[in-house]
Amino acid sequence: MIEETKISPQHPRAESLINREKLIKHQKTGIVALAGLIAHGRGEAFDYLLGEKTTENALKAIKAAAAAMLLAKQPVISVNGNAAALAAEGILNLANVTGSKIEVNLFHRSLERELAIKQLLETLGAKEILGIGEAASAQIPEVYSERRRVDPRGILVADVVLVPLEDGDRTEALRKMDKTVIAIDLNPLSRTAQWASITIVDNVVRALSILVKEASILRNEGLEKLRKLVSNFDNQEVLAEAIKLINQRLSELAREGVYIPEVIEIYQHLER
Ligand code: PTJ
Repeated sequence: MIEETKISPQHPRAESLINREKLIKHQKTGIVALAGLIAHGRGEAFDYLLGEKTTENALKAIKAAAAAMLLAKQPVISVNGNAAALAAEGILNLANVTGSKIEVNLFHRSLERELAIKQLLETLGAKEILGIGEAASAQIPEVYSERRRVDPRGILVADVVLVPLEDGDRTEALRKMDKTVIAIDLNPLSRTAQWASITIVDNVVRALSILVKEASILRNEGLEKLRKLVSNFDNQEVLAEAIKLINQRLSELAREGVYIPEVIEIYQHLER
């Protein structure tokens, strides 16, 4: 029996608490690895520093990512425990809009976890999930974790791979295989963020829902416009902007000393 904490929608941090509850629930259903809870905490810290909203900078990367997925011949969305627990619906919607395949690829690999993720996605309507058990019969070179095992119908032959929040070395290996890698990672300093072709520095929950909307709009546009969005995109610039934004926000906050608007009001009231 899994006990769930009821989160009031009025709670000032309801969204963040609901996401935590999803991860805790799915750690118990076997979808999320124990390390996934730690990974989420790191993500939350960066989300705080970025202001917990999708920045203009992230939006630029989302548009380029949507275009790259629509232009791809064999796009694949790689799914791990955290991504499934937080954004299963978003993953499915994106796969439908962009014609992408979905492949389960885990760092802490076990057949039980793969099957639990497959079942969750199928409950939401997924027809085909790659990478389960023996189906992950191919290997990608220079990856020294269980992530190296991939499906020969999916990541192995993909030209564009979306990797929502993960650990570093696979992105590097996929780039070296000449694939376009789109990462969603709140930490612009992570190895995944740095190695990806297109890095969306945003929360996977927010980013996926905007990515679906942008892809739905862009799929009605001509190929030339899509190609331009991809060729004009500069990942180094996007990473630099994300780091500058954190720096700028911290400098401003360091001057004021206060972050929460209601608390600022109290200080202003006391000064009167
Ligand atoms: O399900 P598995 O077995 O494949 O394991 C998945 C985890 C996430 C445990 C594994 O990939 C891992 O250990 O990842 P790392 O190395 O902790 O990296 C996770 C990255 O995702 C970090 O850079 C975090 O800042 C970032 N992150 C965490 N939560 C979010 C996030 N980025 C976007 N949205 C989030 N909600």
